[in-house]
Amino acid sequence: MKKRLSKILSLSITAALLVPTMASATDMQETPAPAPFQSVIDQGATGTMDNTGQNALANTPVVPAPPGYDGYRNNIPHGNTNLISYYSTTVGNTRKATVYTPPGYSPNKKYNVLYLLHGIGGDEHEWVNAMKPKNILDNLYSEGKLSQMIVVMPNGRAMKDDRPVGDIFAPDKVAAFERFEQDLIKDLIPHIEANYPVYKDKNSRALAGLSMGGGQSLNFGLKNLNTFAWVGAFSAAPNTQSVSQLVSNPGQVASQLKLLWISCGSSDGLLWVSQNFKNGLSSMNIPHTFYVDVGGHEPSVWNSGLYQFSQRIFK
Ligand code: FER
Repeated sequence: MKKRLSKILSLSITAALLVPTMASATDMQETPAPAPFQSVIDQGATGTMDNTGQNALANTPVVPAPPGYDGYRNNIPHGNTNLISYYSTTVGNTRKATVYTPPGYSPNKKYNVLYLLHGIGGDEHEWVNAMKPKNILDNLYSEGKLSQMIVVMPNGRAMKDDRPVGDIFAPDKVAAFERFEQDLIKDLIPHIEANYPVYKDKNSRALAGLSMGGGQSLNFGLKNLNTFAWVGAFSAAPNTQSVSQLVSNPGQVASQLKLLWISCGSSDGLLWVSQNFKNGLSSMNIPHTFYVDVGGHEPSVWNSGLYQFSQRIFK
């Protein structure tokens, strides 16, 4: 079953990336040639961020993840993942999410929360099944590099049958990724905050995701500045709205967000989405970190994105 789904997923995505007619509604552009560099950070047109609301870490140069950063280590404490259910007034049924609690988790402590979203063919299991979030986070905790956080990995397709089956690009399924904004804000976040020992202010909430989930993070994050102070997009998909659609008051975004992270693989056919978004931010003088990673539209880039983003939040 898992094999079949991932095959459908890779076929669908490959089709979407290679056959422009399939994505005609989303203004697919020419794929740029892979860049001959390792990585770049573009921290905005001004080149400085110290006069903004962003913290010092947003200015820290991006050092690529070292070998083994996502591998299992025996001799360190490990976190746990659990599947939870919550009632969604938005969808009208019970929905699921995977929750990672860090090593040493205790109801007597208090935690920040990272909401971490999947791609167009994924669900509440995708991060754990296709990427290495447990290894990455456990390893970073053992090196003292993370603030205390739980990580909530929901199903971002807010509809009754939210499984990634059939045509994952069908308009009702794509619309459900938009509808998830309401589910997240009105249903999931209140559920998490009623059931876990977590801080409940915007500086203690982060939103990030891969591809469709990256687009959701930018779309929802920039429209809900009172809910999230840390926003990240890894390989954002064409569901990403334009900066001018999302931002009416650039100064407010600059002062409210502590980190706006955009990364993408240099050979990803969707790199143009991240580049357009970055250019929009620069033209409005909105501070951001833009990191072009090594790779295509693939899990290694999303693991790397989580490795980088998680170390920069809640600090
Ligand atoms: C598209 C191409 C790719 C699109 C979405 C994707 C909504 C998403 C890819 C993914 O989540 O991996 O045209 O339009």
